[in-house]
Amino acid sequence: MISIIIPAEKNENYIDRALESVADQTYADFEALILHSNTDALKRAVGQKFIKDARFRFIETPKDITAGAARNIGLEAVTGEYVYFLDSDDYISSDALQMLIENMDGHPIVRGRMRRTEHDSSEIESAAEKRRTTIFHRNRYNLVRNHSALHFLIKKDLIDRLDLKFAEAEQTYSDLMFVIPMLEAVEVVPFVYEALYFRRRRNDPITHPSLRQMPIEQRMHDMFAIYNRLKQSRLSFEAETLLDTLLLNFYRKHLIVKFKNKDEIDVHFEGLQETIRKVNPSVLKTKDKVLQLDVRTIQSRSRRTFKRLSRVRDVLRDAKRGFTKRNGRKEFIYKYSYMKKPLMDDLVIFESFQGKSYSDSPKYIYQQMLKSRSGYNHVWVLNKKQKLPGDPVTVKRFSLKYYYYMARAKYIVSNVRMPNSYIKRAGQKYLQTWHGTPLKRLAGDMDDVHMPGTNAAKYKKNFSKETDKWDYLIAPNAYSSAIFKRAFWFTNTMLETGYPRNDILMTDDNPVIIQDIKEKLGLPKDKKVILYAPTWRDDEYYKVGQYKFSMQLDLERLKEKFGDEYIILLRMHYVVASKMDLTGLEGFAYDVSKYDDVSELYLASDMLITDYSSVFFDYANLRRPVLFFTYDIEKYREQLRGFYIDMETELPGPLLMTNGAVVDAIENIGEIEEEYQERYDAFYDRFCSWDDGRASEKVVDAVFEE
Ligand code: C2G
Repeated sequence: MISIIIPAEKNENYIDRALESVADQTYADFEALILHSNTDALKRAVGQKFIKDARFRFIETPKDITAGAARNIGLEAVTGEYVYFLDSDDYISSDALQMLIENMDGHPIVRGRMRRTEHDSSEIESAAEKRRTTIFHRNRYNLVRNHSALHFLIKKDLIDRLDLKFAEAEQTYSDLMFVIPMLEAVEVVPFVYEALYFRRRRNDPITHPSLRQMPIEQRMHDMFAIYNRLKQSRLSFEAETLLDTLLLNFYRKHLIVKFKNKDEIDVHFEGLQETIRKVNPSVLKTKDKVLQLDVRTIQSRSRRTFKRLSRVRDVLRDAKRGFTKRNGRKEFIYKYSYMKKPLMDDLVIFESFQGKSYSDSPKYIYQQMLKSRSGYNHVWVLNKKQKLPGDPVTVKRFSLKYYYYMARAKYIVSNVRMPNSYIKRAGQKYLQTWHGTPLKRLAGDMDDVHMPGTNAAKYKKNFSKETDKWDYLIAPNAYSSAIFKRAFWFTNTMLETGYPRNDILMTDDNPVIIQDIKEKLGLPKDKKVILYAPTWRDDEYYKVGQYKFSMQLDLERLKEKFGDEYIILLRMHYVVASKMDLTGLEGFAYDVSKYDDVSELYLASDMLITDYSSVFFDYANLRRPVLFFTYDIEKYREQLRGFYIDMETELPGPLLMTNGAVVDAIENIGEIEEEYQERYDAFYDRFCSWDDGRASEKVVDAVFEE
């Protein structure tokens, strides 16, 4: 019988998938030992069939023990002849155990193949990829480069004879205590290609880190402790190579970065020195020269010498980046020259949508500053040349001047994230206005990330680094305030003021502004205006930051039907790079994607068509009709983002799936308004009631002294 040991603490979301894969095994002679500190609660959470099946044993552990300690408790309870470890957030192919046991061939251990996966999948290898078993000899240590005991099938005899146990005090690297002595005791390990283990890539390193995503501090402590303990016994050269390489890689990957802060060297140098002195010189010789120099300095020199060396190294490394990385030279000057100059207390730098426009809340905060605060100087980040009221300095994003002002301005006002290269200085105040009431899940609330060039874990890590820098964040309504706190991990000052960008929607001289806008855009004044403003799709792109949009709205049909009465303004989201071809639609459809300020377009329109864009939350301030053209709602909701509110029951207008439905709705817009009156009122109360036309004033009062 095979005893499968499954620590299940904190993985309640995934465990059913893991147990399912165990229940599905073609090799049925197993027991599953499921370890948890509250087995009653766990039993309520898992599928009934696992409780009825006596092969699944739920074993209660003390609270707050490490995964290693839980596995050791499992080992005590094992009744099988073979032992196998499965993590409760992973799963295995249905013939995994059978393949492993059949290929053991009299050896005491066997290993199968690991796969990384982000999603639940039942996808198993295609036959073409299948290969026979191979035998690992001296290279068997490569099988634990991930320092994990997973996916070995092990004879219980061997475990007993060697008295193998996991480290219990350490959260991470605990498996090394088990697998290194195990590999030392055998000569060969058969490796079975067909036996698959799916290792889940975890999505939330901030609030639910997997062990690998634990803070560096913890991992360093554990790594040093385990390394030192293992080094006490005599090890084969191969085992030493594995351990030394793990240590050196850890140093290179994590500690060099950590030691950019020189105080960290003071805290950790002694522990590091004691540990790194044990590295086998012949292993060290195989590593690159720069690493060798670092390690030798740590081994034989004082903390002060090492500190001095690492300071020089940081500058050299940044200088090298200066030659290789785009904007690297400017970043170097930013860091080593501009950042050394004092902050300018009266300087404010404004940016909206990455310098793409003079718009959104930063624009209205700026205008309010012009009105009510003298004594400040202003810089606008703008990628195209443009004359602005108040004649501020304008700089292009990522120009040398941009870096200069970013280093020197005491105040930063932006509605999107700053670039990763931005370093927040002590004393700097960063006001983040954000750019919409969230409908689609945000940052920390996202399960998967489908944007190019990133994954959920990376995305969230970067995002939380950014939100850590925000001193103030604006909330347009109570609903957003609660979501922002959670999804942005935000604990600083929330300005619950409503959106500065919506102040203009409440002004009295509306008709005048509207005429102005229509003139500026060259629109006919005798026609009613439909504004079509959809959002972008995470998975449709040309490259990072440039998204595709394919127009599904049948403009020809709309023109034919409504051309006498209406015109339509087409407003693409600012990350959409697709060009529109409007031949034949002249005088009816206008591309206003480049128009700076969407708030002005709201004012100039009589009706909005959108999809999952936050624009409708703002537009509802006008109490004008809103239609939702949601032809891809299933994909958008299920696969891409997920929503915070129920689109079917809570929106102030109908969901329309086809062009036919859109035509009908426009034709009967009066009836729709009546039908949705009650919902519209409820929606307005919930999302618009903080917007009173004075948000800019309140924000300026809270952030900028007179
Ligand atoms: N926007 C616009 N034109 C569009 C779509 C959006 O001008 N066709 C502007 C609006 O000001 C809108 C903002 O960009 O409020 C954000 O756009 P969303 O479509 O909501 O999408 P996103 O940029 O992903 O931000 O909490 C809000 C979310 O983060 C959404």
